Amino acid sequence: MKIGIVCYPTYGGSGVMATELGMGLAKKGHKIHFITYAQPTRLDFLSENLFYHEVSVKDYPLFEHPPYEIALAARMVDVVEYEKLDLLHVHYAIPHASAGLLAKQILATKGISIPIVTTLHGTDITLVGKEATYASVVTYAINQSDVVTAVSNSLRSDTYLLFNIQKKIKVIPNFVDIEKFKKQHKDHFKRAICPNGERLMVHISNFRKVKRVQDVISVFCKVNKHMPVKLLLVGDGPERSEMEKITREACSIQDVRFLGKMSNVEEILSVCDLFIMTSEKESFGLAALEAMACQVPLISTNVGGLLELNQNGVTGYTCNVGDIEDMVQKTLHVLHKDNLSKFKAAAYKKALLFELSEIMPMYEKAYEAACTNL
Ligand code: GMT
Repeated sequence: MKIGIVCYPTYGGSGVMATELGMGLAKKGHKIHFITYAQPTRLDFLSENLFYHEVSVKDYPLFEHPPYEIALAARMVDVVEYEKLDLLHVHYAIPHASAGLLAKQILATKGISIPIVTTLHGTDITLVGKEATYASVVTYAINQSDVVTAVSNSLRSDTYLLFNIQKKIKVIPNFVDIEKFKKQHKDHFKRAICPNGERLMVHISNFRKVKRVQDVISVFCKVNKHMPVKLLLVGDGPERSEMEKITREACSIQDVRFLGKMSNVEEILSVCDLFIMTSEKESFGLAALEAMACQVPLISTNVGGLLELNQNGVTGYTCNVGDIEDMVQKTLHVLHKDNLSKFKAAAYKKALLFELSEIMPMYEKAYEAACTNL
């Protein structure tokens, strides 16, 4: 099939998942056309089946807010027509699904039918989308898409709860390419970071408020008082500089490294002993799944789709949001020499259930359904 993928190209789960999906589909022979305002961060693989079409927004003194959604819809119309696409797969409800529907209407006037598959990722529903400013557009976009998918059962339930939805929503979970995300031997790297055999904790996110990175630091500082441990913080975002400040005040900055945005996270994950995700909301937790595929167990909150990923007491532990003491106790338990290997093996086993080759056919089926529904 010839598929147009619209996503956020930035360092965030929805863009990462859309890009990994596109690359996987391209390997299977589909022609994949990314339509975004910048090169997606993970789109680093050369293939005859991968194409990238930039959306450029023309500014004009009259526009206080340049109309990205209009530019995106026009670019979708252009790419569908010129490349003869069979389908548009839009990731994130706003503005991608709504722009996709506008493009669909314009194309219909030209005698072209294009199905729209919309994937809901999380904050487009649970945080931004439910705001009164956007809610009616999100509802419309979901109800009018040809096929709608959500990345977890929890997100599907939230969508039905928060909006007036008549459309059937199919759950297709996040996935991981285990050929890429696998434990690699990077012992030299581990020795450099943990020269005295310390345990290594890691957190990866876009440092937004919803991630509660301050809890990661609080847990780490307390664990550090009981056992030798180091922390890697990967990613960047609005809260990062505040988190550096908090770390300096709370414990030794020598034991914490802020690595910023990294491309080969699988190499970092290969030497880590525990992933910590303290989010207030999390529809799935793709970064945690990628860690589990590299045999890293998880301490997470018990919200949203995290309960579908992290099996309490098996792949790690799930704790109440903000319950630092519980997270500290559970972290010490997982990192204990008698327990760690068992948790690592269980985390890896669970990650295999979300393997790319298992999940990709679900999207292909969704595409077929969208095309036959027309
Ligand atoms: O977590 C973020 O802030 C990024 C966000 C996004 O839309 O890029 O991630 C969401 O989509 C991911 C991929 O489907 C999910 O794995 C994340 O759990 C979800 N984030 C939240 O629900 C907060």
